[in-house]
Amino acid sequence: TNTDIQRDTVLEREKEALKPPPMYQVVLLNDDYTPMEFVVNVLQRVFGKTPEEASHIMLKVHHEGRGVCGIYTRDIAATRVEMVRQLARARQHPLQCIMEPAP
Ligand code: TYC
Repeated sequence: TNTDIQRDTVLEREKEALKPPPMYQVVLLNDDYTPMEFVVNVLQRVFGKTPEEASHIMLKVHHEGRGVCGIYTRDIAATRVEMVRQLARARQHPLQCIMEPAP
């Protein structure tokens, strides 16, 4: 009946609200032109990495083609991707940054 379906819908919504939100990883991609120091600076400024963490991630991207900068909720991930793109654009570096569902 109608009220049975309405009650089911409320229970589904309550169950959904208790779930942790979907998480997204922000990924840096390698290229041949962006200076290593610029990437290290971005990782410190945008992702709060220490200089050592930032260098480690930058070198991983340089050698393996890509690397995860962090895992966040959708809005935080999207904002950080935009920050990276803006910094890269301002210096005319081809640095690419994407977000994807965390596995
Ligand atoms: N490959 C670049 C260079 O040799 C460095 C680099 C690292 C670029 C990481 C992008 O996401 C990147 N200067």
